[in-house]
This record gives sequence, structure tokens and C-alpha cells, in this order.
Amino acid sequence: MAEVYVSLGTNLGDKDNNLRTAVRLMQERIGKVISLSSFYETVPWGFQSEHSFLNAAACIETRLSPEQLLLVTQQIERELGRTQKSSGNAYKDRLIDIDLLMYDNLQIHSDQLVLPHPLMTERRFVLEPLAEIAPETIHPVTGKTIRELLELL
Ligand code: PH2
Ligand code: MG
Ligand code: MG
Repeated sequence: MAEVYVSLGTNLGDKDNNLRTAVRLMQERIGKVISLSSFYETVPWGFQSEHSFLNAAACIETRLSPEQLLLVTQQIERELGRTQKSSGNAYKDRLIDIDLLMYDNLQIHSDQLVLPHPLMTERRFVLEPLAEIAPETIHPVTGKTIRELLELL
């Protein structure tokens, strides 16, 4: 079994319901959700929007590979109504975004997937929910705990 940490975000529609539905589908298709953070209202980071975000983090126990996880989470995003992906630097409003943050201690650099997520250490909307459920977990690249990374922001 592997442990995967994911970040969830939504800034359109019934945001609370979007997060809860995404968590339920992940539990059905990925594995047992070991921990789920509170839902945090956050301001859009890296782009301008009038729609605030609801963000959360979860830890899931899984037998799926990172590549399988990517396919499953992208399928869930589509089923929840996500139509456009962000292209280049231009972020867009979205019904749901599920990002893979860390998969055990694995480091991956493929065209499809980079793990740990390269921007997670810069994003409060990722680290704050993550620190709630995994403060002592070590980030595989920096060797720092999630709590320490949050304090550095
Ligand atoms: N996701 C982004 C870009 N900016 N800002 C907030 N507050 N929450 C997000 O989930 C988010 C963002 C790209 O995926
Ligand atoms: Mg994202
Ligand atoms: Mg994404």
C-alpha cells in the first residue's frame, strides 16, 4: 500500500458539495481516505478572479500507481464538470481541481507528472490544509516537515 496526499480546490458552483463529492469518488476509486482536512476559504493565488476558493487536503491509502492515480483524478474532475485545464501560466476558475502532492517518498519527473508537486512548497492554500492532517510528514525533496514549510511562507 502507498500513501498519497492530494490537494483539492474549487471556486465555482456549490463548492462544499464539489469537495465532498470529489472525496467520495476518490474513496470509491482510489482507496481509503485516511484523513481529510477542514475546508479552507482562500483567495485566488496567481490569478485574478472574483470567486474565492474552497481548498482541502486528503491522505489516501492506495494500491494504484501514480500514473493510474492521475488518470482516475482527471476522470473525476471531468465528471464533476471541469471542462478547461489551465494552459501555461493562465489559471482559470474551476468546479474542481485535484492535484497529486506526494506519493510516499517518490520523486517523479515525467511529461505527465511531477512528484512532489513542484509548487506545493510555495502555496499556503496547499500547505495550510496539509499541515492540519500531516504536520510531521517529511517533504521528500526539501527534507523539511510540512509544518516547517508552512512556517517558512
Ligand atoms: N489553484 C490554482 C491557482 N490558484 N488559488 C487558490 N486559492 N486555491 C487553489 O486551489 C488554486 C489557486 C491552480 O490549480
Ligand atoms: Mg492546481
Ligand atoms: Mg490540477
